[in-house]
Amino acid sequence: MEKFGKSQPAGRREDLRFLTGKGQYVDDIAPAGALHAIFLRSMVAHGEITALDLSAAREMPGVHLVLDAAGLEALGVELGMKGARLKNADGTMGAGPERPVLARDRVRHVGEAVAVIVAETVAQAKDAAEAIVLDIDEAPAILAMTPGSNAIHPEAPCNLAYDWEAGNAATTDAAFAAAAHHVSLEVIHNRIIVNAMEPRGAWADWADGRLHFCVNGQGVWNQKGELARMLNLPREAVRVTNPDVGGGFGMKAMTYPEYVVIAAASRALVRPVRWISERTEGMLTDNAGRDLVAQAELAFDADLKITGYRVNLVSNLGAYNSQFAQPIQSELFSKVLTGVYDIQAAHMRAVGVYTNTTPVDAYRGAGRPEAILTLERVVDEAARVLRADPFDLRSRSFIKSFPYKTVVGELIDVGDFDRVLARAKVEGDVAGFAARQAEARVRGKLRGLGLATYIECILGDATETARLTLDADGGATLYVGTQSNGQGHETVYARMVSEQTGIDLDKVRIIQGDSDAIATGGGTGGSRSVTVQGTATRATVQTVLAAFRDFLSDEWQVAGVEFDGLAFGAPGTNLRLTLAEAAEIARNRGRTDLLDTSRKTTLDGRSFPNGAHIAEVEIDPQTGALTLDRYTVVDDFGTLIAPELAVGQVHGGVAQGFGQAVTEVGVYDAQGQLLTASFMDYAMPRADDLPMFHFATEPVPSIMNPLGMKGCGEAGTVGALGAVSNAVRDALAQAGVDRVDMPFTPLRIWTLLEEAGYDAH
Ligand code: SMO
Repeated sequence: MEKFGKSQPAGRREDLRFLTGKGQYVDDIAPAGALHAIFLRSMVAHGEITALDLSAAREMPGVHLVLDAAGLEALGVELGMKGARLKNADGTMGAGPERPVLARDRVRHVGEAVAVIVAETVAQAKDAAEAIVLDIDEAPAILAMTPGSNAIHPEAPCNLAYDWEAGNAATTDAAFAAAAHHVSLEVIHNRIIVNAMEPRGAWADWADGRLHFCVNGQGVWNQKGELARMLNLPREAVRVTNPDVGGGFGMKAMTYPEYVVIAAASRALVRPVRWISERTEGMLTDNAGRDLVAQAELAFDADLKITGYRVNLVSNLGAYNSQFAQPIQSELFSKVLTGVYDIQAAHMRAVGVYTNTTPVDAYRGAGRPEAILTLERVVDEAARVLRADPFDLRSRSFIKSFPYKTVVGELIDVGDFDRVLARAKVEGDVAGFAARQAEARVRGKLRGLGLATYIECILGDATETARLTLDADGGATLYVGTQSNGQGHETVYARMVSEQTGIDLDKVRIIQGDSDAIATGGGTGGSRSVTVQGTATRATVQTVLAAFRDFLSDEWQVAGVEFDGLAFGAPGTNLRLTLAEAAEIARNRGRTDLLDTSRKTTLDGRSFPNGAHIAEVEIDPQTGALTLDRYTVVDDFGTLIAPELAVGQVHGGVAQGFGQAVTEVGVYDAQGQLLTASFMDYAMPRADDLPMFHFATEPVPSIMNPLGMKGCGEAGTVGALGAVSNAVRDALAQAGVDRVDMPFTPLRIWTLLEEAGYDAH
């Protein structure tokens, strides 16, 4: 383990396939003859369906099936998807309105599916969609993130989904009453449209009383359960597979209305049915990210140690509850509410509001970027207001002894935040910043440095299963319950198995994304995969090796058989067999029990990746254009498995954080029309927007899993939002600007400079 984990570069075995156009994505492998599904979608944000006539569409050429909500129900399909519900602070249950997979009577956001058309070709299905008569009595779009009286759902009369709290209100009030200083800040978290490179898509193939549902998801078992429930099928009658997937980011973890509908259509037609989203369709219907407003307040004692923290959140849920079992901007936010700081007097209140917009759900980091951005913005503001050094101010309040139980009950096992911060200060050449800033000023540029310290918390199921078979060709196959969306899982797991068994790397096969191949799995999300699956894999390999030690003891009639990483041997003998050779003997003896092994393991607790990000931006006051000039990350991911892949995760994560901070925002007009529904209007960050990142680690291995890992998939995004925002705040402070809100587009920055009366000349 050690020798593999620490040093060797990991060329990604999947890259040849991906980079040469040989990836097998869901739309590449649809069964021959599959019919195409197209959805007729609401063109208005809110209203009552007054007419829906499908009859002409049904007569159109090539059309096999046209369904609305009533038609689906007639096929024995459950219309309502499951949403996550939260308890209110007063103990009552929050709202849980039905989300129908095809609109029933009302539409609640632009793009909501109203009917499905299944035809021989996409063009025929689109033509038939034109023949559907749909009248909607339009109601005013509700977009305000304040509870109001014009209800979107009858069961939520004020559009209030929940009013949740965590932490300790009374202790926090007392801390504020006793504090020497208070600093408060409002932080606006702009709405994000995820835009995975590969749009959402799926195909369904009903045959012999069984559904095969292939979808570009983040795991198969949740989908299996949800499809079985909604189609009223026994679980055994549903097989879900995930092929190669081009980016998920939380957005692809969920069941979506289209999936239930095409599965039902395939069952009804006894024909395979396929659907792939178009880009604008995805922008209108993929779960969006973030979209909340946070009011944050910190209390300090006279020594500038944080003594209290209070946050009020108002979250835009969109038209329906999120599906993530723990709502993102409440429970998941609370997991890292107090960040890397020792604050036992903390309280958060989270209000979720319905609007006539696309539902909001998990997006890379799922609650932790929101929590850390809020906290790191207000901590940084405090340093400014209290005239303290932002590094020193943070360090004064760091958690210094472990394990540490946070105010919401999370147990942080290990960490060394001072060591991380000190390293970041060196790696980021903070000492040289003043000179760089002065030099920029000579060029007429405003340069700022921003720091964010962060902690993350791996989420999802702590349990995972691994199944290892020893195959007739001398190789091995590992079946996993996680799902790569491009992260390189195949490479990592194959290396783990090869390293632990001595089997040649190129003879280790990885099977993921097939609910028939192993019984359970938690899928990928919450930075869990390699930590949780790696732990199960390790246990499985240990079980295999132990069984073969016993087998060879019998076979050789010697005691004390050992495995040295490459082969089995016995002391005082020259007996030697590789695992593959031993497996061949087992096979010949009929010992198939030795050739197929599964183990399920559960982590002892969560692990907490953490680190410090330092961003340096330069702003051209003439245009408002921002350049991210330097970017330094020092992370503590515990033990690194395949370091290059972890660094790649950080790069991508930082890019996504930069995107939210600088280029991306989803915008609706007053009628609830999405104005940013194409790449003409929605700006993804590009490679040339970003500098080379400088990355270093200060690992403190987790004690909650035998690998010492902490997870790395979301960490980059969690840290980047605050670092970039604080750098912009710092740069613009020189121009007299005292409040900044993402996204820092040129127009936004230029306007702030104008409003501050800054003379750029
Ligand atoms: S946002 Mo993620 O896939 O937990």
